[in-house]
Amino acid sequence: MKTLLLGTLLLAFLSEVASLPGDLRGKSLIFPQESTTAYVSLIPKVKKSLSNFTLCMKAFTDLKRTYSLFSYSTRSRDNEILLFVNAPGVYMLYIANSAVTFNGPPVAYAPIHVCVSWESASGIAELWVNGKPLGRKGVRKGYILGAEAKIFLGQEQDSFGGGFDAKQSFVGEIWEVSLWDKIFYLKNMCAYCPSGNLLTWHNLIHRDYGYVVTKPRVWA
Ligand SMILES: *[C@@H]1O[C@H](CO)[C@@H](O)[C@H](O)[C@H]1NC(C)=O
Ligand SMILES: [Ca+2]
Repeated sequence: MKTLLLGTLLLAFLSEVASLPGDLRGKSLIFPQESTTAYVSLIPKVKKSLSNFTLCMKAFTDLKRTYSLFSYSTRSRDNEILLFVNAPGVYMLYIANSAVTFNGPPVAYAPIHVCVSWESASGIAELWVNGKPLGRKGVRKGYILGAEAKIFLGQEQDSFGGGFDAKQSFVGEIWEVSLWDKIFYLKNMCAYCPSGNLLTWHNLIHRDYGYVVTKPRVWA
């Protein structure tokens, strides 16, 4: 009996400290309530500074206010990479605290498939939503993104790993997040999303904090 209790305690302790890779294929992460406590921390397979990246993800929300989709902070810059929605259809990409805005039409009550890429050499950021380009804009040409990062879904970081605001928290569902260290032709990514070499949904190293629930997804 004592051993069993000890084992249970040890297991509880281990699941607290360890972030094990999980296969989330067919599943989505649900952020059921507005909060400053619910988020999912993602750990990339390789820790490296980035000159190029492509990020794809799918999400559903009925929020009309601002919210964060993907928050990648470093010790020196809270918005090292931030994919933020300012209003339905209005996307902002921050690179090292500088932002570009992509004004798309509002899409009501439908899941979104967002793909965004950024290339240091040209500074060009390109954003696609549901298979359609919203344009290309320039930001932080020549910058190299820091490797030592906290990557959070559900909350927007205003400091390294913290500084959350409930009014920027994500409420809804997120699935199929992929991150690569290179640029892809985004038109192809929208049709077929291969697994990211830094973050991939079928082998996602993550840790959930607060009220986050994993369930089979209801959208494609
Ligand atoms: C970034 O991408 C460009 C082409 O888009 C390539 O020329 C360059 O070598 C890449 N840099 C790294 C570090 O991968
Ligand atoms: Ca921030």
